[in-house]
Amino acid sequence: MKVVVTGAAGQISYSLIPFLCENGIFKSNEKIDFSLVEIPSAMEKLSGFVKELEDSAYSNINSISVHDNINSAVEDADWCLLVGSIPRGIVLNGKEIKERADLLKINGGIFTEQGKAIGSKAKDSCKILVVGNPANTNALIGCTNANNPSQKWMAMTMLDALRAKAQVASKLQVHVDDIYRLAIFGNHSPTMFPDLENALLDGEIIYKKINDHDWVEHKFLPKIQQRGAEIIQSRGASSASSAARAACETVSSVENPTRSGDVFNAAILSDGSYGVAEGVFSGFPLTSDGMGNINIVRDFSLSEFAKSRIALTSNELVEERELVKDLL
Ligand code: NAX
Repeated sequence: MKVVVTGAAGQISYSLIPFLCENGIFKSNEKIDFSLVEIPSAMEKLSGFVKELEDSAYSNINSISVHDNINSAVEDADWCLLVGSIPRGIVLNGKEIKERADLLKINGGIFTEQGKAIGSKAKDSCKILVVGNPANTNALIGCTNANNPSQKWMAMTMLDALRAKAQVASKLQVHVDDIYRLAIFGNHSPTMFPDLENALLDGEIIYKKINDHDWVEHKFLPKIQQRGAEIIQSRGASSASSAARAACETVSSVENPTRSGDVFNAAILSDGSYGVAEGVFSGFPLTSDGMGNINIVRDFSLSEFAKSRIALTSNELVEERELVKDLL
């Protein structure tokens, strides 16, 4: 099976590609043909990583090819993991890219081209996970330009979900695996809304078990929303190992059936569910049947507090869409 990874010489891919080689991530037992994509100036660095992958002698790898052009990379792809993007703060043509609007436009250009290539050259059954930020709006640009409704585009909100699970597990002194139905709504940005009102532990609502709205609103929510910034502060670099683990978990959540009574997290094109604006990529509680069908779980009940937070993150996604409307 063919797996494309862009930004392959970057820090997330350095952990992600080895994770993808573990057994049980993909449903198919076929070995992986990796197609690794970078910009021309990073090809030398990528060749060093490829040497390391060769030296690791993974039994699940069949072949590795490298590309500095998306068109040659995505032919017949089964999965595309779009990790590469231009980070905020980079200097391009002597100008520092600080504004979200500029970042959206530059990355928008990348995702326009990648979307077109994937839509016309990858398999109709191809699944695409956008990790590169601003991930939700990049996914919207990619998906629109791909114009291939058989393909499944997603943006990553799994890292936010894993962070939320870890905080709840620590608060309640339980194992992360015991937490069910924890969903991230909205944008992968500080406006995201991690919902505890439908999350379950031993069949009981976690919000009720915690019984402390002040902690939920003023400690838990900001903690999850600002966790990325906290990591940058401590590490001097953005989350990489955890982001790679989240990307791998998303792939495995799509490839395998969701465990009974649970959900998995990714952003998909909104149909207006839960009051999220139609036509933006938003985080929702999802299930997979392991056969390529992904569905929004529709039985979450939301308080006025939750609805107001979801409206906020939905509005931000609509604003982002407005900023890139000429690319759609
Ligand atoms: P790095 O800067 O280490 O790597 C990015 C790589 O992408 C670089 O090697 C660069 O040369 C390459 N690249 C840039 N434009 C490209 C293009 N057009 N085609 C192919 N490759 C291209 O960043 P890293 O830490 O790996 O993060 C990658 C992206 O993930 C960033 O946009 C980051 O903001 C985003 N993240 C998203 C997360 C999420 O949950 N959705 C969490 C983690 C991370 O912050």
